Order: sequence, then C-alpha cells, then structure tokens
Amino acid sequence: MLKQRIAGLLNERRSGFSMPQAFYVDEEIFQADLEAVFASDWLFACSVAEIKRPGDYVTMEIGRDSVVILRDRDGEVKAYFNTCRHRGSRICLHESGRANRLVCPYHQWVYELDGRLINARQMPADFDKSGYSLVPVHVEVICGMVYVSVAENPPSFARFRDTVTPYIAPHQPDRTKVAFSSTIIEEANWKLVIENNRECYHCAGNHPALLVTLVEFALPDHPAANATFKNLMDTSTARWDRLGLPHKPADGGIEFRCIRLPFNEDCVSFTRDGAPACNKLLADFTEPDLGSVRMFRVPNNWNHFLADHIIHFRVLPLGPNRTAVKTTWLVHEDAVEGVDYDIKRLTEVWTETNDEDRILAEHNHQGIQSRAYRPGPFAPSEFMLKNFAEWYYGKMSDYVHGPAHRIA
Ligand code: 3BY
Ligand code: FES
Ligand code: FE
Repeated sequence: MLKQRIAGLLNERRSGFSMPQAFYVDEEIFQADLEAVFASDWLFACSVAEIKRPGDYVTMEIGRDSVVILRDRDGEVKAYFNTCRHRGSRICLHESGRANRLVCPYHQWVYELDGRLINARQMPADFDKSGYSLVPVHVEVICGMVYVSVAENPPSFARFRDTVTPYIAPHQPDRTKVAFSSTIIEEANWKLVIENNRECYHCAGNHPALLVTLVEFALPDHPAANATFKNLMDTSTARWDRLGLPHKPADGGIEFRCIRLPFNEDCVSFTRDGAPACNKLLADFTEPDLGSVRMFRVPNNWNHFLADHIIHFRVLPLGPNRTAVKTTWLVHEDAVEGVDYDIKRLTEVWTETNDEDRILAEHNHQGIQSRAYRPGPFAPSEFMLKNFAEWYYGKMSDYVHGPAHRIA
C-alpha cells in the first residue's frame, strides 16, 4: 500500500519544482525514507579526530538503529550495531566516550573492541561465545571523514573517494583535533534541511554574518556573477594553480559536489571580519587564504575545508518534522586554545548561520503543512535542489520497484 502511494507521488512530481507535500510531512513516507535512503546508503558519521585513541567511540542514531563507531586496538576505525547479542540492550549509552571494552549495562556481557564477545557471566561452560560477536556495520574513511552504512551491500564508494581526495588531502585532516562541536534540533523534515543547504538564494536575506566572507555564487561561471567575482575567481585560481591545489568543480553527478571557491576580497576564513580563526594553519600551509573546499555528499553531510580549519556538518532524521544537525570544527592538532584560536571567534559565524538556517527550515516546514502548499519552481541558482530531488526520487523509486528496474 505504502509503496503504491509512493509510486503515485513519484508520478505526480514535476522536474524543477519542489517536492509533493507528503514527501516533506508524512509519517509513513518518513519511515520509507529511513529504509530507502538512510538504511541503503553511506552516511557521514564523524571525523577521525573524534576517535583518536583506541577505545574512543561515538554513537549515532540512524532511525531505529544505533551504531557505535570506534577506534580499535590496531588503530582501525570499526563500527557495530549498538545492540547486545544477549537480549538486545543498547550497549553504549552516550554520544561519545572511551572504553577499554564494551560492556552491556544490562547483564554485563563484555565485547572486545574488535566486536568479539569475550565474557558472558553465568552462561554455561559449553556456551560458544564465538557465535555472538557484535553485528558489524560497513565503514569507509575518506580524508579523515568516517562514513558508515547499515546496508547489507552498500553502493560503491570508489568514485567519491577518488574524486574528492585530491581536493581535501592537502588540508591533512589526519593532523587535526576537535576544537568544538554542537548539535541543534530543527523542527523540520531532513530534506528541507538539506535543500536549505544546497542554495544560497536565501543567503542575502538571511545570513548577514556569513556573507561578510562567503561568496554567494556556487559556480565559477555563475550566470548572475558580477565582474568583482570574476576577478576574484581569476586571481584565486591562479594562486591555487601555483600551489598545486585543485579547484575546478568536480564531476560528482547528483551524489556529491566538490569545488574550491574563494572568500570575499580580503577575507580568508569564516570569522566576523574575515581574518583567520586559527593562527596555526592546517597541514604545513603558509598561505592563509586558500578559499574553501566545499564538499557535500547526499544524504546527510556537507563540509568546508579552509587553510585554518575544517567544518563538518552531519544531518540525522529524528522524525518527519525533526532533524538533528551536528557541526564539528577542527583545527591543527598542535593549535593551542587561547593562544592560536578562540572558540567563540572560530565558531560564532556558523553558529549564527546554523540558527538562521534552522528558522528558515522550520518556517518552510510549517508552510508546507498547509493545504495551500503546491510544489513551486526552482530558481536557476537552485540547480542543486533539482539534483537532490532527482537523487531522492531515484532512491524512492528503487525502494518501490527494486533496484533492478533501473537497469532495463
Ligand atoms: O556554504 C554552504 O555550506 C552553503 C552554500 C550555500 C548555502 N550554504 C551556506
Ligand atoms: Fe546485554 Fe543482557 S542484554 S547483557
Ligand atoms: Fe543558509
């Protein structure tokens, strides 16, 4: 029944328009999103800087599934379902922490960091622990970014990895530490949070602090771009070419985007005045103005890689009208707080921007709930929303008809 309903909604869709109402507000569709999108693809989980030492872990809720991502004793990043093999209790109860071994709080079954059950008190002597390891979750680490997939057979990640690595690797994310992180809850559907991030049509009217430094144009040859932007682009790309830093828009199809774009003139970082946020630059950079590599990947992540810091954004759906957005700011691992950087200065622009975007997404969600809502047309600068919608409809179509239908 639900699949039939979704098929009907997919037939109703209009290319170049926002989605039919139910995709944004409906409880059943939300459940379908969890299966069709969040249980079938790769999701951004965390930075390796959050789990530096063996036993460091973070947990992440993916619909009904909780996943624990940790660093094992060999220094490898591993992920498991956070569900005990005894009677199924959650094991790690915190968003992050450090554990020598994972001990279930219910009856204290003990798991090694490699997932093996190593102690099950009071169980009979002939109980075979080897059949009760934690259920593994697929993990990929790309330039310090940990992605996980709860799918049985996740899609290939090779093209994404190969394409974005040359842009991001020069920033050496492996040599960073977490300066700050925050999670906000937005009373809006996750797709509205993503759509909001995919366009800067809303920036001029809503992001005064961000627009001190951020250029509104998403492409070097943006149709609305003025002479100042073109000049800025020319001088910046000449400098990046000299430094051997890739900048041209990568071909990520409808799944991901990667590009290096300049900041506004005389600005080098996301601060109030555009001056650096951290005096100790990443990697061995000596040039504070490297613009920013903007990279996003569907369905739940966008990022900025600057000369002086990195910002990761992680989106997780909590309900049809509730979404968690976690922001993590990374600086050079040797940068000293209070000396090289100040947390407020480093984080204030994006903290304000996130809150402005939260309000926009919430009002958007409220407006869409009305009987007056009809899908509306995208502006040319909203081309990434068209890509997102296409990608989402593809996922829903796979869910309804099975992935084989695409091959025909
Ligand atoms: O920079 C970002 O993360 C995106 C690009 C445009 C809107 N948003 C601020
Ligand atoms: Fe984990 Fe019993 S449910 S030890
Ligand atoms: Fe915004």
